[in-house]
Amino acid sequence: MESALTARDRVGVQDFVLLENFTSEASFIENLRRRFRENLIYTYIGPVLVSVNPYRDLQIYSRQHMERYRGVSFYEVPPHLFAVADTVYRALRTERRDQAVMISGESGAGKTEATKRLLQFYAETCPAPERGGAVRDRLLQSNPVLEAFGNAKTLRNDNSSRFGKYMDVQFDFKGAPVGGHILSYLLEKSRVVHQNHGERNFHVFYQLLEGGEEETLRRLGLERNPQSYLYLVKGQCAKVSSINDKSDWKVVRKALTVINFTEDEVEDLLSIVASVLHLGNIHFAADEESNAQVTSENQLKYLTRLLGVDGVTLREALIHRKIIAKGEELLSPLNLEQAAYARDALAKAVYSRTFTWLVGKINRSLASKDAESPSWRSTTVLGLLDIYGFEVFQHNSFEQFCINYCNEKLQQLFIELTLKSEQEEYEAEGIAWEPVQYFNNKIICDLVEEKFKGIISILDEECLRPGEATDLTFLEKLEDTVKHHPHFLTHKLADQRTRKSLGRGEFRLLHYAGEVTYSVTGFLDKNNDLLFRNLKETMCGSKNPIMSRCFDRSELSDKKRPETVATQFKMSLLQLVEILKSKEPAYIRCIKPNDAKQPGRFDEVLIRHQVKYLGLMENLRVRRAGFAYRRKYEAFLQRYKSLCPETWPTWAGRPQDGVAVLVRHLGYKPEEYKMGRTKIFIRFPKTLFATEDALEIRRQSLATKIQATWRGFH
Ligand code: AD9
Ligand code: MG
Repeated sequence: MESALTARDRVGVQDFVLLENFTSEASFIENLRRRFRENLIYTYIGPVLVSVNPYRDLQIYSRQHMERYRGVSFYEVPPHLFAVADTVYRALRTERRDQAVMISGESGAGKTEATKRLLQFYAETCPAPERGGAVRDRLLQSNPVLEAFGNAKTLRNDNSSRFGKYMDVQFDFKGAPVGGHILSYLLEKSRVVHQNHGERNFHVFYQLLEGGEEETLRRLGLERNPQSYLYLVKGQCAKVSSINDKSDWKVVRKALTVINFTEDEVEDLLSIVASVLHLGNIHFAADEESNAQVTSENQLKYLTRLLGVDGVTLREALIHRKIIAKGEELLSPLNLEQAAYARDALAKAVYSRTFTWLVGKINRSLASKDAESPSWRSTTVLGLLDIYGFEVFQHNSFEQFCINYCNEKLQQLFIELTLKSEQEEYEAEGIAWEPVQYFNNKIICDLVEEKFKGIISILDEECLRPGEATDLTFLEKLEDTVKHHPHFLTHKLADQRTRKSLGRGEFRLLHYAGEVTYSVTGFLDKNNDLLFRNLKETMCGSKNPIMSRCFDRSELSDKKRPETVATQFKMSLLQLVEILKSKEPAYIRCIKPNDAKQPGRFDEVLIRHQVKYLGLMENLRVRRAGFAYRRKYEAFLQRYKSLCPETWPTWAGRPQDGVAVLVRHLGYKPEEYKMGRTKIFIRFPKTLFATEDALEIRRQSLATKIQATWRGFH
């Protein structure tokens, strides 16, 4: 049998707090590497789970694995996502406090996979509710549907979430899942009309074309070949080897039924998906006066039918802009460029509003029956946060700006909560501690969101000056307002050396996770998110029931200017932070091992970078500030009581007293440990290692004795 010591050499330590040299980044990385090599992708920093994406199916999420982690103490089994899942669930049950699992990491690090596994764990291991058992299936089946409409292949991830998702699962007093609710955040709708090279549009388009039945496609007027659709060819990679659109479609189609879609609703939904593709193929030609005219009669015919709108009105709306001046309506013709802009704006609005409707529809199907009954107060909530990860591309625009800002906010919350809770624990246990220095990214959050002086404020201000402001005036104003900020740079503000790497229409933010250079092109437009009035009017008259719910006449008469996209996003994030703060947090920090999306490759530079910006070293130092290890008296006594004759086989007194007797017997020196109110705190890992080794030796000698006794019998 391998001794505890050599096993540690081979597979590393399962909790970073046990590292001898805990301040060394090199030993941290080495520990990750050893474990990764052995396919051990999970490691703790105290209660925080660090996960490295294996990019291969490790067969570690089966029902047997789930059972292994149920009701077992965190430290007595190898680190696993299910250990976190179970701990969180038990805290929810015993303390009756709402919980939130926050999963973070950059694009492709494994957040969405982790979320799915957690949900599966709860669906399979929790008791079935007395009524409304369908909720369990719906919770699971909401995933493929939302992924079809909200995920896409990017250069970073073949199944990249292009929206943020926070999902609440509600449990009744018996611990059965009885309902759920999803909040979605800012879908990257620009993808509907444009994809960068090597990227795709949202999965659903390809799935429908590949997997849809002949009859369905005929009705929708679609051809199977994605190359026929301009909205699908921009990235030039309709086929992806890791994705099977055809079989994915089957899954989605079934899932729609599970989440309560009637056949009619499916038809209506698919009509909209098809409409977006037809819209993309609407061409314009210029007449003698350079005004745009629609030339794609066939597409127009399908659009009219699928969207249930009047054909003449739609045609007119695509090539005119309605202006209301002094109470009079004027129709101003559009040129080619403007018409293409209007068409794309319509496609984006149709798609993104349908997505929002879809989330609402799923929420209705997940609504807990119990939540409406008088006993609703007895439900507790477990939240799962899976948001788009930090991302940097060659070309970064408004979308990346929003996504990365969102990651800044979550990092802030992580810093605040982990440090705070750590401090609170020391205080609660009556143990003195020394604060640790760490980088607080609040300065970057402020730079983006501060009133009047923040980037979003300045952007909004420019959006209020239509006709005068441009993306470049926005940049100039930004330069004037935040010129001395240590995390902000532009071509003008940069020194000679850095200037070369910055274009004139760009600004650079030094994010907590690294530098990102944003091109301001399109910022104003995307933030304004304009849809011409006559297109809105046309859609308000739609006979497609989903569309008519997405476009409401009240927005036509609403005189108030709607909030800009960035401001809406900012508000929704503030709300999210409040939701998360109101719950007991658990963390999963995901790491991406290489950029090639390949198994077995451990790219040290890439990993070191993530370890740095996720603040894992600081996290570890805080955790180790003073004490490497802590454990409840009961758990400690249970594990090691066999090492002391006075506590073995049972200790009749208080667990705390038993532990005191035990550690004295083991020869712990006073400076090596402290007794808190409910836990023992151990200062050095080597103390615990020595105890673990003693336990191993005892087990081995016991095994040898038993074998000898058996031999004696035979
Ligand atoms: V993004 O911010 O949405 O672009 P995520 O969500 O962090 O990103 P995702 O979970 O989608 O990444 O993981 C990317 C891919 O890595 C998956 O499609 C899987 O192929 C692979 N992956 C991730 N986690 C695991 C795992 N635990 N086991 C096996 C995994 N493969
Ligand atoms: Mg994801």
